[in-house]
Amino acid sequence: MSQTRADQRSDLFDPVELGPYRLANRIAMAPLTRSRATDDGVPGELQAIHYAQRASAGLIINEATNISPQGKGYIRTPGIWSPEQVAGWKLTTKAVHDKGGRIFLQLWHVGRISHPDLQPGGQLPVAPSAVAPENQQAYTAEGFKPIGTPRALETEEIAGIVADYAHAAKCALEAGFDGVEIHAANGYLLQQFLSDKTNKRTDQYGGSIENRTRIVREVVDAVTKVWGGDRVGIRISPLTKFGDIGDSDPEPLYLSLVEELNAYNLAYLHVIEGDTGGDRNPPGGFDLQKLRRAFNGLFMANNNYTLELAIKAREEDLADIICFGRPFISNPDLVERLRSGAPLAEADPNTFYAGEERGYIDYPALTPTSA
Ligand code: 8OZ
Repeated sequence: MSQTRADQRSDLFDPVELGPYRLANRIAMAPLTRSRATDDGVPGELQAIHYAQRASAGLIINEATNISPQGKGYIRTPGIWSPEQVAGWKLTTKAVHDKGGRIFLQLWHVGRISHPDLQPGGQLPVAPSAVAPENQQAYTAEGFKPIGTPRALETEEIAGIVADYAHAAKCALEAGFDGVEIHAANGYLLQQFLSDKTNKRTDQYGGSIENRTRIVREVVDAVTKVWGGDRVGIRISPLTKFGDIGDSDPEPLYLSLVEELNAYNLAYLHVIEGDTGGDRNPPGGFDLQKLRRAFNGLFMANNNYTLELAIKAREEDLADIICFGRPFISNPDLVERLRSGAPLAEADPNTFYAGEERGYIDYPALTPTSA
């Protein structure tokens, strides 16, 4: 068997310790929203098959999963608050574990990126402040609808949201996941608190950096009480404008956050480098390696990585784990294809967020045994 370039030059395919786990390789499957749960947010056999097909990833981070009915912003996204959802996710965790894989669940509250159609009782979505995102559409049962102005959370309500994270974390444990990732990226609730563009509060959750990071610290505290720090990761996107998010001075904000998080000895920091849309060097950026140097756990890098970029990132020691997103949609055996230099299949965007089996569990592996 001839050695490939990737084999010869990179430790990308070697095991790595993450918390209590020895991952098979340094390639993670990024969380990918695919909108195939029931209207009640219950996943089933379909998700189990999909994730098991991709179990050769060193780590799977499952699709963003709503912590509460209020945390929902897109039709047919899964949840992790009800017994039915826990039972549904057990199919996935068992199927992935049977294939020797590891899977974390991503805890998600969308905040203002929602619509009354998707909220319990048709209420307004909630956010740190009543600031509407510009030019954003919600994906509802009746198609796309413009996102309006959210309701600002009362100070007293925030403890309830932190409690929802704790409850969801317990449900994830019961469902058999290997850990959880806190979604503090991509313009959703936690980033809405972090960013001065969306957080105009005057209480202890707004204003100074210490105040704007408070809810994230409270969520991390609550979730690590359930899981311990070493089975918890957190995802941030300091430079993205996705969801009309933004901060006037992200460097001190995120450096401060990362330094505060060190107290929890988290397993990893998952960083979307550049804009979520793919621009690696958006204006107003800073050197994200500063975050890596400031953080005491593994650094997971994410932003349209190719094999070449991933190898380079390991050679230059810019990241510990590399996340791949879209290539995993159409290449269930992505790790093996990258390792062997095999061509990658193209994914069909028409089935990203819609449909059932098609475009979800019918992309073949190159050889049946590696599926
Ligand atoms: C694409 C479509 C819907 C949701 C994210 C959870 O960006 C998402 C998401 C992405 O983090």
